[in-house]
Amino acid sequence: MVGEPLIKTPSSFTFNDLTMEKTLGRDGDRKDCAAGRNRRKCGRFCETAKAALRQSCILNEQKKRSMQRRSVTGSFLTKLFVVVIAFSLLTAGAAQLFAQDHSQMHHKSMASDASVSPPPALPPAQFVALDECDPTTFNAVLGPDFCKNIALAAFGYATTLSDLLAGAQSGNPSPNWDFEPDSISVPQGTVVSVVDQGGEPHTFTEVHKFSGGFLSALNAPGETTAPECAGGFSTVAVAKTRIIQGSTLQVPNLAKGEHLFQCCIHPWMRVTVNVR
Ligand SMILES: [Cu+2]
Repeated sequence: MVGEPLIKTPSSFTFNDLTMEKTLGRDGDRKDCAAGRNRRKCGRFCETAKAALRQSCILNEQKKRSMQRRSVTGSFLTKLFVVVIAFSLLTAGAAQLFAQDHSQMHHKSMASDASVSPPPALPPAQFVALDECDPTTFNAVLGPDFCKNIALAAFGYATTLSDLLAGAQSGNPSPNWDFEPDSISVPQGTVVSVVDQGGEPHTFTEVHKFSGGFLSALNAPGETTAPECAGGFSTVAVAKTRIIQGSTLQVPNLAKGEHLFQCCIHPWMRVTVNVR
């Protein structure tokens, strides 16, 4: 008697004699069928062979589908791996570019900061000290080279010492002894510069209130010496404000407000500086 087909799961099922023997289970049945001795058995043999063939096809199809699934899965994993690697590279590249841009911006920023130049310096407020001392009469009393004026004294363009003293003591001092301009308004930070283009020394001394100088012979009647001029050149503060012929004195760092300057020798030489 032929039993049920003993189909296992061969890795490669081939319909051959060996397979038929396994499916038939009995070697003699195949021989009986081939010899025509038992048609019933042969028929059963044929049916079994057909079943084995169908099973073989089914197994082969299952194997094919399994291989296709593995192939699809492998392909998907390969593509996923490629995508992950590409994304990583792009991310790293973008990060590097960002870092470079940021660094360049930082350097540009630093370069920009370093290239910022200070605002241009304000032009100085220029004053000129003038006088028309007569070298002959002045130096005869005050010593050689005291008055270095180059005024044309022989043609009346100089003031003698006696005329200067008389005018000052009468309250009508010579207008040729003067600071020019008389007043000025400048922005804070402006340096006040005074050059002596006269023939004798002067001072450019800041005072709280205009008043007399340290030489009473040149003060107006009743005019007292300004405290800032007291002591004359024996006082360092006064000596520091002296301007000799041809030299320049600079006064920086004036605070906002009104500043009064005068000569401590010729006190009618006065200047008002308004710092705004
Ligand atoms: Cu003076």
